[in-house]
Amino acid sequence: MSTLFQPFATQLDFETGKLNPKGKVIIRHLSDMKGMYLDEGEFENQLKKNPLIYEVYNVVVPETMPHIQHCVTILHPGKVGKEYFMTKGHYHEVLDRAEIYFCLKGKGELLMQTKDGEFSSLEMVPGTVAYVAPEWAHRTVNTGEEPFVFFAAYPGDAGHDYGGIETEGFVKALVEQNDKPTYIENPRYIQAVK
Ligand code: M6P
Ligand code: ZN
Repeated sequence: MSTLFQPFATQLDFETGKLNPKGKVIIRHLSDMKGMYLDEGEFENQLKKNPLIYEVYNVVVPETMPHIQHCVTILHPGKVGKEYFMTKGHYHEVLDRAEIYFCLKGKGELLMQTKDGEFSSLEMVPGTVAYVAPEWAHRTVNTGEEPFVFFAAYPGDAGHDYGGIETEGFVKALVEQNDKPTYIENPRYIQAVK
């Protein structure tokens, strides 16, 4: 056998969104998202039950170039107060690395922003292929009533920078108003210092 990295395949279950083999699993509960939801009282209330917010199944490949990281996220439905369950969101450690999201199940929104405070969002339904361009932070939000499942692929060396989003927050938040997902300005957003 050559010294080259060997090709391999992973099986994705379209029903559950899970991978076989499972790969590296990341499970995030509400307690992993302190300070990220607008309604702090409701956040504290729900901490007693500490619901499961999302699961990420990462295929294990080296976190270097020229590899391609790929994974599936299962974002569960629910709300903290009026605000829908969401992922933490991140910039890439290597800021100019892009990413592709492919929605498999459920529905949601993809929120993106730059360090200059520019904001963009895309609706995600099964079949939507979204391009997260270089330098845009990205967060997903489940606006539906079933799990929102999407596949993602990004350059091997991209990495995750959570610190930026933890201190800045997102420009906008997605809340339910008159039974509809509605964007509101995040009063706690602070533009990044560059
Ligand atoms: C997508 C990808 C992953 C990411 C996951 C959850 O699947 O972007 O790299 O880990 O969403 O998002 P976060 O890391 O922001 O919690
Ligand atoms: Zn990413």
